[in-house]
Amino acid sequence: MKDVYIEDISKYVGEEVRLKGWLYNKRSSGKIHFLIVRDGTGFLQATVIRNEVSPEVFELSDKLTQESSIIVEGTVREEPRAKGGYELTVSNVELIQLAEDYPIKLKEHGVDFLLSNRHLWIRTPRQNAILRLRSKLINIIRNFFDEKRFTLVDSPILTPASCEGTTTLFETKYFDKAAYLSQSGQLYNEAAAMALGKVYCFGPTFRAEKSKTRRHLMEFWMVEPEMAFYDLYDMMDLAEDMIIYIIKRILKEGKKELKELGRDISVLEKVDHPFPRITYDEAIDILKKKGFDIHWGDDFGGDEETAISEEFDRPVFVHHYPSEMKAFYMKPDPENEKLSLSADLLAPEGYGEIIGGGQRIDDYDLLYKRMVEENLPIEDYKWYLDLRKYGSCPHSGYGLGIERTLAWIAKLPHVRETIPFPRLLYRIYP
Ligand code: NSS
Repeated sequence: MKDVYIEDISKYVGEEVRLKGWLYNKRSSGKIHFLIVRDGTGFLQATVIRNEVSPEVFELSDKLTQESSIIVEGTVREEPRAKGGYELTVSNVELIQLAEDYPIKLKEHGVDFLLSNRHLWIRTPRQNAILRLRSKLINIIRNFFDEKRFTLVDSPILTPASCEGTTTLFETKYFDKAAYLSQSGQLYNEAAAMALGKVYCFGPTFRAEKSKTRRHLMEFWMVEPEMAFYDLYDMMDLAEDMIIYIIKRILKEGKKELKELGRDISVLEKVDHPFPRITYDEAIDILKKKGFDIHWGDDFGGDEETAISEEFDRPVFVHHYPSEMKAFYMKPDPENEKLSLSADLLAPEGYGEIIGGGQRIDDYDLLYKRMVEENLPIEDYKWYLDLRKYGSCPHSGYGLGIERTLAWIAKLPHVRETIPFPRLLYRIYP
C-alpha cells in the first residue's frame, strides 16, 4: 500500500492508500463516522462505515479526539459533496497518540487566546494556507533576484551600530561590549554591492518599536536589494518589476491558498505596469484635499498612507520625502537639498508602506557631516565611511517587508498572522 499526501490524492482514485496525520474534526451518525483528517498538505474526509471495518476500528474511530495522531488506510473516491472533491473510504485506522482535550475548539476564539496558543493555532486551515503562501512568496522573491543575477549576501544579525535610528534598537551583550540586533542589512549590503555589483540580503530584522498597530512587528523579515550605479529611478523600476513578478506568480502558485482565505483576487489581477509615482509634495496635497490636518515635514501614519493609496488601483510610489524625515544615509536631491532621493511603495487596500528605500549618499564629506549631525559614534561606522573613499559610486537599494506584503496579498487584518511566531509589543510567548 502506498503512503501518500492529501495534496496528491486526486492521483489515486480507486487505489488503496495510507495517510499519516491528525484528526481535525469528526461527525458521526450511528453507522458512519466522518473523520476529517489533516496531514499538513491538506484536509480530507475519511469515511468509516460500520459494516466495512472491524468492530475495533469502528469503536476506535468513535473515541478519537480532536488532534489525535493517526494512520488511516482506505480507498480514494471522487466525492463532489466533500470539500476538495475526494474522500477516503476507510479500511483501517491506527492510533498513534490519543490527544488530550484540545484547547482550540472549532469555534471562534479571542485573539489573545489564539496568540497564546500560536503553536497550536497554526494547525488550522486558514493559518496553514497563510504559512504556505509565505513560503511561496519567499521562494518567488528569491527566484526574482536569481533571475536578475543578483548575488545573495547574508548580513549579520549581531551588529555594533544602528541603521534605522537609535530609538528602536534591541540591545544585547557581545561578551563585554554592547551589541544590537540588526534593524536592516543595508549598510553591509552597500559594502557587498561595491564588491559584487547587484546583491540582496534576506533575513530577520528587529525593531523595538513601541507601536501596537496592525502593521508592526518587533521581529520581521526583510528582503533588501542593493545595486551599484543605480539611481533612485532605477531603484523604483526594479521594485515595480519585482512586485509585478511576485503578484503574477502568486496568483498562479498560490491559487488554492488564496481561495481558502477567501481573497478577492480581482484587485491583485490589476497589478501591472506602470505604477503611479507621486512626490511627497503631491501626497501632501492629496491629503489636504481629503481634509487631513497635515503640514509639510510631517511623516505619514497608517491613516495617511491609506488615504493616499485609495486614490490608485495599484501600488503607488511616493518619492522625494523631506531629508529631515529620513535616515542619515539618504542622498539629498542635488536640485533641492531639503528633499531626499527616497521612495516608499504604498500597497493598495489600506495596507500602506511595504517598501522603503532610495539612493545613498556617496560623498565622504557629506556622509560624515550627516553622521555627526545625528550623533552617531563615527568609530563604529569607519568601515561604512571607507566605502566612500575607495571607488565610491551612486548606488541605491530598498527593503521589502515580507509580513506587510503577505498581509496585503492575502488581505489579512493584521501582520501577526503572516509570521509563524509573531513578536508583538510585550509578547514573546510562545
Ligand atoms: O525602515 S524601512 O522603511 N527601510 C529600511 O530599513 C532600509 N534600510 C531598507 C533598505 O533600503 N535596504 O523598512 C523597510 C520595510 C518597510 O517598508 C516595511 O515593509 C518593513 O520593512 N517594516 C516592518 N514590517 C513589520 N514591522 C515593522 N516594525 C516594520 N518596520 C519596517
